[in-house]
Amino acid sequence: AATLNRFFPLPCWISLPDTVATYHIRTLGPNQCCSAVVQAIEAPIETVWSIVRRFDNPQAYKQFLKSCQVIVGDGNNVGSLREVHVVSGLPAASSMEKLEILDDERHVLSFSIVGGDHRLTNYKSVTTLHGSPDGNGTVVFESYVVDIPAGNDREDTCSFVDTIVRCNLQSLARVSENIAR
Ligand code: A9S
Repeated sequence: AATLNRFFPLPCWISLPDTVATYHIRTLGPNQCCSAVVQAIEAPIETVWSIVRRFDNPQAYKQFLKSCQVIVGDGNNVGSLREVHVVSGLPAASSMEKLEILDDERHVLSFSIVGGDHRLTNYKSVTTLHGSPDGNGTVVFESYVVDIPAGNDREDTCSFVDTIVRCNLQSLARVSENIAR
């Protein structure tokens, strides 16, 4: 995957804000933090979307997850619930996650964490895909909001989650680029 400034000259950003703004701006509670990660991927938007949209198969690119079961719905409809199990070595074992948005036209996916054995309370993320101006690449924007756990501060919480989301999107880039090759 290319770094953004090399791959996407400034002008393309002007075309992004409306879509990005619609989905990535939300109100924050007093004890919450939020951030966003951007990833350029050298693969067509439909290739990337075909991976991102699979609520039933996040482990296709999320390397911290070892399994996923859809326990409510079929993974294609808002309200579906999945239970994911985490690889060993992380401060978590499982997570219960609900599908909030799945928009195949606008390439928008959002899920919230509603339970599980971990410390990320009220986590909610929105992922949007945008075609690059030259028509070959994709820009992925992922933003999230999460409660700051007791005993942690805003910076620690955001850097922990940013690291995970960045790993996920870098893995998504590798998986997508391998398919598109
Ligand atoms: O899976 C995502 O898209 C994002 C995050 C932040 C997932 C985090 C996680 O799965 C771990 C990677 C295991 C880290 C959960 C739910 C809790 C963690 O502590």
